[in-house]
Amino acid sequence: MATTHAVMNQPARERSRSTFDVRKIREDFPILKQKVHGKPLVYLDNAATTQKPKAVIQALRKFYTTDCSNVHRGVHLLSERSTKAYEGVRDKLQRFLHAADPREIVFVRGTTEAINLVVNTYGRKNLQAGDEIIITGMEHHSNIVPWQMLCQEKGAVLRVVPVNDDGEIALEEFQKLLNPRSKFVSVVHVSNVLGTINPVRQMIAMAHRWNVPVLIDGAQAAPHLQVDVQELDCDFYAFSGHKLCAPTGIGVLYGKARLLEAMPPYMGGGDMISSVSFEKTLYNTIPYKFEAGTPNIGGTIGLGAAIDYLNEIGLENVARYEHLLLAYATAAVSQIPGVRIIGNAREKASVISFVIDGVHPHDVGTILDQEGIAVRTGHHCAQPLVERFGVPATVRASLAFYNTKQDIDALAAGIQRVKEFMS
Ligand code: C6P
Repeated sequence: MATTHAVMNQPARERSRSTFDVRKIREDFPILKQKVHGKPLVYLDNAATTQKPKAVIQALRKFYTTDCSNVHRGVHLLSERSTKAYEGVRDKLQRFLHAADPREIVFVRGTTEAINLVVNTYGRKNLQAGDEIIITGMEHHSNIVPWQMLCQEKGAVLRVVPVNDDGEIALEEFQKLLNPRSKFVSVVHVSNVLGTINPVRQMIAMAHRWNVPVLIDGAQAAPHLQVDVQELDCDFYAFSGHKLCAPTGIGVLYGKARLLEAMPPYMGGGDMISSVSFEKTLYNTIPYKFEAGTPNIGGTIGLGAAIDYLNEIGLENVARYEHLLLAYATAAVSQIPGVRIIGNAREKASVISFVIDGVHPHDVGTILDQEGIAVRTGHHCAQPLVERFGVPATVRASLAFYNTKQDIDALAAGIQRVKEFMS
């Protein structure tokens, strides 16, 4: 899909495709054409990682064919080109998240690294024994374990907002946990297991009333919802490029400039300094202070191409289409006898987790794979949440805007086959 410079400079809503044609969109994803085990691939593991459109593959090819060079270091033409492209993506991300300033965009490997960065800089500097960190019962391990490590080091306490039977967070429960000892809130925007969209805007406002900063784990939100960090007023927002059509190994930490400026660096090395002597090192300005060493330049350029691609389709079109597809999938799966959907929140995005009576989820995943259907099974790196629902594992079908009703029909037929096979 060609993206002209003129198109790139228009606001997202103006340039997005007026009609959403999933058939045409699928043409952009070469991987979807293949067969697995002799059956057409039905890829429903998008929460783990999404597939990459030709536009992203071509951007990587172009970078490595004509522009490959390190950034911020050389005076030669190739280095100038790659620096310009790399920094251009930062500007794109500023617009994508509606951040106030491109200096608020830090490139990291992904959500996991973004959260660890905040824990090890903001957290280690500001948290003390007895302080409380609030998370929810539906966090991914990457938003639990780093905080636990910090608690262990500092003697701080992790408090967990409970999840109700529908897979929702009650704001009253969150309110109960806020108190003068609360020093940080870290909350997932969209659950990778349940698909629940959390009321993060209200939660941020509630935490701010206690002067508590908030990090939002947007790993599963950024691919599906339009995120406006200024409207949310979050202090930090983290997401991974590979879940929104970009390569693996590149992600973003958004942070309010005044917070990033006050934080110590995460890693030491090249590019994060302004001067080094054996006696004293002065650190670079934000965001470079947090980008030690040669970054993932190719991945960043791929992320820029993915953002252009998504902007051209329009995230509002993506959200609308996926909403209809999720409703179709929920109806199709829930009417199969013996199948129980885990997570029935009123606000959901693109994920259906389910279990089948008497069949272990791993067996379901293996049989579906034989049918060409890729789903994820297990605890999805959110073990406390899955255990909260009294199951050791679930089967998770996670949707993207290139999935179709036929994919869902194939899933429903696959589940029927599992039941026949296992009965
Ligand atoms: N969830 C899934 O299959 P990384 O691995 O750093 O790109 O993202 C970590 C992460 C953080 N938060 C949430 C809500 C996530 O869903 C993930 C990644 C994948 O559900 C892989 S475990």
